[in-house]
Amino acid sequence: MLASALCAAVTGRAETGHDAWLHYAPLQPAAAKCYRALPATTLSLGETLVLNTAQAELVRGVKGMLGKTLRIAVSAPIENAIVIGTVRQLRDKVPALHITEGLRGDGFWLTGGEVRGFRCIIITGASDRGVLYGVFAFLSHIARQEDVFHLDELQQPSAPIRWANQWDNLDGTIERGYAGRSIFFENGGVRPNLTRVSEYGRLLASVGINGCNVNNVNADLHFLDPDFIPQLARIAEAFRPWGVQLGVAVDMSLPKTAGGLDTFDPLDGRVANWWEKKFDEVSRAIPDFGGVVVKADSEGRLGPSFYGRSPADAANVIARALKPHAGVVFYRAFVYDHHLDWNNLKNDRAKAAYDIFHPLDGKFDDNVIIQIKYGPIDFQVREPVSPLLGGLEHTNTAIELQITQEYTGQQRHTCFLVPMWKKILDFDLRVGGRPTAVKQIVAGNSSHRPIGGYTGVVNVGLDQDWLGNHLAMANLFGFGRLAWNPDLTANAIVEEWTKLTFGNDPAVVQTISRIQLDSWKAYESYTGVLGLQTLTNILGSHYGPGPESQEHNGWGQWIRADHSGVGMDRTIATGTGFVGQYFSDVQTIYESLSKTPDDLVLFFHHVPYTYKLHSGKTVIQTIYDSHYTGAEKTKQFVSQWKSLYRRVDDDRFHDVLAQLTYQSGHAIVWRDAINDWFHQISGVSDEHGRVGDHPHRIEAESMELEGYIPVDVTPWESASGGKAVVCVQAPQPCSAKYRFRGAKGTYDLDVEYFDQNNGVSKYRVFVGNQLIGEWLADSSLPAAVPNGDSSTRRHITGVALRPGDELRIEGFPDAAEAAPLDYVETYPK
Ligand code: GCV
Repeated sequence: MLASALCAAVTGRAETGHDAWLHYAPLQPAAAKCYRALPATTLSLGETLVLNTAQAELVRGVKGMLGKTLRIAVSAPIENAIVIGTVRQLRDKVPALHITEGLRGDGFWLTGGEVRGFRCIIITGASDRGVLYGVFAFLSHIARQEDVFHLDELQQPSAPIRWANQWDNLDGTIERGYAGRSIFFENGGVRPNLTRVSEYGRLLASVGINGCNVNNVNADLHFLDPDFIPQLARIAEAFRPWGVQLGVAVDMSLPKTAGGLDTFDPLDGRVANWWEKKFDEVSRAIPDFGGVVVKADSEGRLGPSFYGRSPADAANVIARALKPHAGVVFYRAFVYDHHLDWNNLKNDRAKAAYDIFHPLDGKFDDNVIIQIKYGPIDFQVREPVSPLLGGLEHTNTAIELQITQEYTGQQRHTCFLVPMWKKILDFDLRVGGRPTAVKQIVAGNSSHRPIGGYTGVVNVGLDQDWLGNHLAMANLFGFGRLAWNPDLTANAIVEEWTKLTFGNDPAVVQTISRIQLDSWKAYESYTGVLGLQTLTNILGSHYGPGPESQEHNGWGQWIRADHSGVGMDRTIATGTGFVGQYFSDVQTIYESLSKTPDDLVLFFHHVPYTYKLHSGKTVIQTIYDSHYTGAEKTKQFVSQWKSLYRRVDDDRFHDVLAQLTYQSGHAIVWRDAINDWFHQISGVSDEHGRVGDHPHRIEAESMELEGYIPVDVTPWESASGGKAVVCVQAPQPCSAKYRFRGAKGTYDLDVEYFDQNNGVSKYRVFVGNQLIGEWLADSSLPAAVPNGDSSTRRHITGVALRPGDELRIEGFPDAAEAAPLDYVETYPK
């Protein structure tokens, strides 16, 4: 390890986040000195597209970090060199070199050796792609100031399938995307300029991701039209240098809806023929086409059930057509009825995937992979492992993870998901009573399947920073690193990411790692504790609080909360029987209330609010307390981040500060909404008296209003007191004022307002005649009305107040946004 105490350079260049972890920032001179002996030349043993990319990346990285341009040798080295090439090329061209056995697939080996008498660093792989991955690993060592002169590092990916999924639509929008428009599509076609696609390919390759399905699984019907295929070929071309294979989502009904047949019955010979011809056509344009992902019989998509056929019939007809072209079918197990009867206590959406797919085990062709979301519901902040992962012993499987934070804060909240994914991947499903971690299952090891692995829904967009939040990029990085090696710890992954992204200053590495590692549990504690799933508005944007929306509808994300208790009884004995889908060792845990871990207790059991958990606390008090500690934790993130002032570049420092500050305000919206809701439904008081009691708060509706009127907010719990005030005299501004009644002193002041996406209101805050704050409500939160999605907090510090001072807020409405206000809080500083 080279001088880890050497600080990273704060470079002075504009830091947009575009470079992500491929920052290649110049090392400080003292650190750079350690690489003086690095060869000045690089030699590539082959001339393929991917090897050329690998060599260019090597030159780029060394230049960026060490300021030196490697010479490109064209024949045998005449000095020390960095030699890159496949194992086969090395054997051919440097037969004297002892080459390690056992490199396969995308694996690589970094080592040293003599080539024609010169001391060389050797980066080799079983394939071109392996060499490229080796180059990225080598550069990562330099970026983290590690020794590269004594390397003997062999890395083999855990699983062959490591795919990104994008949910991009042809019109340029992205379903559940939070970082701008599509990098692939615009106005119904592929974008003319695919620079960002190529850059995305580079990011993916740098963490070992080797395929990407580029369009929404709710697939457009014209995606495989003859005139569209050449456009897809352009995307494949942009990815190809990075070893990323193109895949697309297809709709099962295509042979009928876009193909001119009168049926899409998978058992009809004409349909089989149609798919065969279609993939012949695709493969002519895209010879390395990777395959397709299919969402069928799910959330309104047509599927094989239309003809009484099974998912195996559907998957196999496509798989057979892809087989001659070495393509695969990812068939999604996310199949369920979203019109379930809420009144039937035996109904359970969680059971659907297993009920449908387990009986088909062994009936899928070898190039079909069943793509299974990690939990039985839908990317919630916490779920048990999907039992289907243990229920397909004779079928290829891939786990589906979600990098885009649909239910985990939509990148406006920092929520580092690697600790959650680790928990899932390490979970022992005890298949047949034997130790069987999920990571072994998806790698295909436990049941000797030929293929399997990882898919992750990423949804990067055109925003410069890819995901709309610098810290969220750790999730994409972490996904790739875990798919490569699920044995890595969350700690190791976040440290690696932080060093590559923000440099090696130990204070930076420690602080950012701490925030990231604490962020999932923090998010869970104010959005969905004890296995309640994310208590967001599931009928809306899946962002702000909306616990009531879980119930009384067919979507099956029920929590069954009533006056006396809460939780879904999923036991075999008295509940839905979902627990019966696990192997018996796991059943034993979840069937028993006392053995079920607290963090999943309400997923599996219905209990009274007064039920005492393993922690010794009641359910209801745990709900109350964790919302307070979770919100408090997000406040600490802000002060932790502030300690990095001048230790990270100003651009990213201020971006992240703004994001964490917003998060800490929104965590309070969540805290109050969920606690108030449970308080009302349970009728049980908070033993610490906090819930419903806000001594520092003045509701806007109780202020003296000029032009503002009170309105009810829906759902009621998403505004304090259930009400907001809105300005109804546009274009004139409105005001809300009150007299301060506290003691003389210096205060921090929080104004809770609603920042809708259909206007840019302005707010001004006065003490007497003195203006103490002014801002625009110009973010693009997912709401056009005042509610828990749009509720936002403005923090004004150090305000001198005396009893009797008049505090006045002026709201200037704009377009459909009526400068809405919720409340003001004042805290002694
Ligand atoms: C692409 C959830 C999301 C949908 C998504 C679906 C899926 O229901 O809310 O937006 O659709 O999952 O994974 O197919």
